[in-house]
Amino acid sequence: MNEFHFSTPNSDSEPGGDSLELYTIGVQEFQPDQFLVLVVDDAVGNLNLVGRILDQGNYKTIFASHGVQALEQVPMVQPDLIVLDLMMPDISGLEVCKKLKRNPKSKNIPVIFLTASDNKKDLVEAFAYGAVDYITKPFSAPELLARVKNHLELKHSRDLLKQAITKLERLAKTDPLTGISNRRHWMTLANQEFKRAQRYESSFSILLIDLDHFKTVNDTYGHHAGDQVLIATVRVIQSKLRQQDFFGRWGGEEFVVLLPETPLEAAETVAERLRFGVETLVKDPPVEQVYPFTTMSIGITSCGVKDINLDSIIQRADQALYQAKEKGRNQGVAIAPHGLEYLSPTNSDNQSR
Ligand code: GH3
Ligand code: MG
Ligand code: MG
Repeated sequence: MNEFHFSTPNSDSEPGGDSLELYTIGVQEFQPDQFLVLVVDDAVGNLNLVGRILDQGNYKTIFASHGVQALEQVPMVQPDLIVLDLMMPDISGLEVCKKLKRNPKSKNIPVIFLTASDNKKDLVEAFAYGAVDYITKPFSAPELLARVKNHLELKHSRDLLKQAITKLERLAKTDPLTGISNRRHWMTLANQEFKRAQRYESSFSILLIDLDHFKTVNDTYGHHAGDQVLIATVRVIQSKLRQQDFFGRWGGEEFVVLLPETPLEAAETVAERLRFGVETLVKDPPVEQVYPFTTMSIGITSCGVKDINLDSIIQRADQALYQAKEKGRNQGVAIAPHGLEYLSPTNSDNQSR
């Protein structure tokens, strides 16, 4: 088995279920019995012959004796490859291929044509319709097996690469400890929301959250316990937000929330709900003895007509957070934007859960 290893800086487990200690994309050895090949031919003799050869190659097989039957079977059985006779009486192999390639569910299934001749015009047409290869009758068993294997391997590699890219894209957006958006991804989403709000003159608010005296948690109970508090805090906050709110880790023990379509007053209500949720989590008796210190301070502000970029709003939230710390922590402080907020269609009732 060949493997590509992607090491990541944080070796702790990720809530999303990926082991980050070693992110492995396994490229497994080619195993024919893991692949299903659909053979389509109107001549029973050909079906038998191709079937026998594929059996020898250890592939799983399924058969259709005309085009309509093949088109019915494909969505149900999702074969990995199709060996398709070019000349068939009801609808031709070319027509079948065209229909398969038009359907998003079947367009990535490789099609190899079986042709009675190597008539160049037919073959060019077959490729134009999306075929990946052709085999001219009469053919030898090794030739058929070699072409089938070649295209299955190619498809398999493409699929693995696609999966790997999807997974890496997700990891690049995610904070490994808590599973929420990392700062970069949050900024991308928040910038989009800022542009949207400007265009539609709608409002949104931002909460900048900092856990209080968090260093004490680490110093008293150790870094691992600190991590568990961060995870537990994130879970509480997450449970109290709407699905459309953007929640991210700003860094360390700091978090950030963007509340779309939410004016300042409603954001204060949300902030209080989060603050209270976290405070009462640590007051829960079994947890209290272990983590008695976890409360949080929250800076609250919203997007105003004079805000020309997101940074100015975040800076204001930071000032508000600073004031919350100064006033004794475990509280939210709101600073209204300079000038007016954009009018928002929502009110604080929308925020209640
Ligand atoms: P304040 O109320 O003023 O915010 O005090 P604080 O102790 O929370 O602030 P300070 O900035 O002094 O300390 C932040 C602490 O957060 C120190 C740092 O080790 C800890 N921390 C940051 N990120 C993590 C993390 O991922 N895991 C753990 N366990 N601790 C972290
Ligand atoms: Mg801090
Ligand atoms: Mg802190």
